[in-house]
Amino acid sequence: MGSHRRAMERRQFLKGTLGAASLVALAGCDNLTQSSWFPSILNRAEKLTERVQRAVTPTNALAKEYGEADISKVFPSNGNTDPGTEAYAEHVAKNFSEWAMEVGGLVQTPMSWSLAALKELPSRAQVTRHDCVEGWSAIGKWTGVPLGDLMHMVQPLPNAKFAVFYCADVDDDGVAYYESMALVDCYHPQTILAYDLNGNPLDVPHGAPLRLRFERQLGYKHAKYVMRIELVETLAGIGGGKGGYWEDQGYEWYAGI
Ligand SMILES: Nc1nc2c(c(=O)[nH]1)N[C@H]1C(S)=C(S)[C@@H](COP(=O)(O)O)O[C@H]1N2
Ligand SMILES: [Mo]
Repeated sequence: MGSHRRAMERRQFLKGTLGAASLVALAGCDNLTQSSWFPSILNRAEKLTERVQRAVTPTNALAKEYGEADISKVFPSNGNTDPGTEAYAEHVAKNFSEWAMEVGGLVQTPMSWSLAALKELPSRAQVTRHDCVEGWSAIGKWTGVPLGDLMHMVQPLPNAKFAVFYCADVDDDGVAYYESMALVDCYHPQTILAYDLNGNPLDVPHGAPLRLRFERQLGYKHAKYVMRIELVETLAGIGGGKGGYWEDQGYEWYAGI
């Protein structure tokens, strides 16, 4: 996570001293990116609030989907690339045959699925672009189970407002990665728990055995190594209280792009 934190610190420093225009220029000479979308995601991620974006974009608007020919030759891996715990290593050794994904909290029927059981449910495949705030993007084909289908099975209670995703990885200080989204976004057709990347089972660097795809949001929202989902009424009291690992360190919770 080191480089991510440094990128964020540098970004905040630059924001404070130089303003957005020079930040964009610097990002270019810094080789952060040469592509034209990067300045726009920087601006939009930091200025568009959830309320504004929901007002201008229908909740179910789809992120752009690409063709198979557009798939990037290399899809980088970022952040934690191996949870590195003993428990996780055991799952890897057993090819995740004993992995279970739980959905609980404010639901009528808490449920748990093995990886095999999830793979038997109807799936969705989508070729989308992943945008990381560190300045890279990549196009990949993700296959997985629509989160909305799981929600219909567990039946959220009326007071459930957010879904929290708990991951298997912890950082050097022992802080666990987690993320969250509004319950309404769980039903977005492109919100899936992916188990395949480009037609192959997810490898460890990309979040095996299960990672969230939350298209229309920046990369850090796409939680890898998802073990458990909890529906809650408020994000207060969970982790640092800001709704995610990076959010607790200053990133926007609503990372709409
Ligand atoms: N559990 C977990 N999920 C995570 C991260 C992480 O470190 N741990 N990094 C995030 C960031 S910053 C990005 S850009 C993407 C990277 O996904 P990839 O490694 O498949 O490219 O995962 C996101 N989800
Ligand atoms: Mo990222």
